[in-house]
Amino acid sequence: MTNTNSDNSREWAAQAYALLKKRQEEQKQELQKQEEQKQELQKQEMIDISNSENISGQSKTIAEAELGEFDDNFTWSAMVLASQGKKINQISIDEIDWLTKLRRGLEETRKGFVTELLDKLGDDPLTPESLDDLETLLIRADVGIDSTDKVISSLRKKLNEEVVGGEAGIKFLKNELKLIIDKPIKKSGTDLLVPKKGRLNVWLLVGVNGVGKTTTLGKLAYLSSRSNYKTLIAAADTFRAAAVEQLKVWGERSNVDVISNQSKNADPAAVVFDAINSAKKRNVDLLLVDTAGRLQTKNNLMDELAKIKKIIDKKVPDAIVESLLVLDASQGQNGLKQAKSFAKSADLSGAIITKLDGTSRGGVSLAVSEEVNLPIRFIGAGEGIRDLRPFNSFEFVEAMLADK
Ligand SMILES: Nc1nc2c(ncn2[C@@H]2O[C@H](COP(=O)(O)OP(=O)(O)OP(=O)(O)O)[C@@H](O)[C@H]2O)c(=O)[nH]1
Ligand SMILES: [Mg+2]
Repeated sequence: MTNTNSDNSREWAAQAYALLKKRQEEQKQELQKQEEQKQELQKQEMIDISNSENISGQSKTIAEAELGEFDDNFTWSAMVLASQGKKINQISIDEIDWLTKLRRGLEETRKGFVTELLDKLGDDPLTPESLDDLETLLIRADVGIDSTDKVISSLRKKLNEEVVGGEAGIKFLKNELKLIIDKPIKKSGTDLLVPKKGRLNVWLLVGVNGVGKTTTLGKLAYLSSRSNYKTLIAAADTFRAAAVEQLKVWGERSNVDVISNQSKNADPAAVVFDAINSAKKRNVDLLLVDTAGRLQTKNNLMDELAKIKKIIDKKVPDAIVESLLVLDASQGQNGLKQAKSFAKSADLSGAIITKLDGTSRGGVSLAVSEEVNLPIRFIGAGEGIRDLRPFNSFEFVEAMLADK
């Protein structure tokens, strides 16, 4: 991964670990001090908690990630950050925690892929036969035929020109995979999707039922309010009875209000209408819209999305609207089919891949980039509030091809 040898890496990681440990202890002490002061104030009835209305500003304290052991996972994560130019004192526990989760999450994808690949390649130079093996492994990891063809023909071309050793082969492979994922991101002109300040940003989460739209929205609300964007949620899935309650729980966790209409068969576009009014009044930066995953027919679903978009265009023509397709990685090629049919009817601007933890089909992310041509904006690897991060192709490919 880096040019430094593994001893240097461990030494660097050990220093980073010591620094983070110290920082965490200081933060704990600080939090404890604040808590004691707060309790003291409450005792004196100097603050009235019921009056502390707050839709986004400061979130409730949600426990930070705990620093784990100093182990292989830590060292690997620290090295991935170092390779991206991070200095020791710029590393955060959240980043380490996420990379560890991502690497663990992609373990199943890796098992049927890299481990076998490394066994087959060993330290020997690549041969046409090893390319055939690689082709099978890529297809098996759900990378998709088009992306696989692209990678294999680049490698074949390289092999015709020079001798390629095992390690160099893996490096070349990583780079080819990254190029495929980065293409739609580059084309979009935006590397990292964040709300633009001073404008209303509306992010619609769309996708078929059960892929993780509501959970992802909850995690996004947390990320957004933690990053000090004024955030609001619109509960526009009025089809599933429990959807509003599920959203309210997420809203509470991140201290973000939820606009909903509890009446049966409420019109989703009407909920969005109300939410936009609220958002304007409160000067909201980001309005997150949860949508239904299942209606009586598929056409209904598309019609409903079109209606929601029309309302937004009419009421806030200068809003920045993102339609983000949520895809469950564990559905592999099936998910890809859904993505293609959604992309045809709904005007999508990006994808969010969920459930990357524990699936052997993480490679489907490449197929989404190559075959549906959508920039991947976030990825989810777990059910917890912190288990979603902005997508980073370097980290993704490193985690997918991590060698141990
Ligand atoms: N392991 C894992 N589970 C996830 C992830 N994201 C969501 N889930 C789970 O997937 C299930 C469905 O999630 P929802 O968020 O309700 O999915 P949805 O798309 O809103 O579903 P509908 O509203 O019915 O269309 C829940 O049990 C979530 O906890 C993830 O990244 N990893
Ligand atoms: Mg839902």
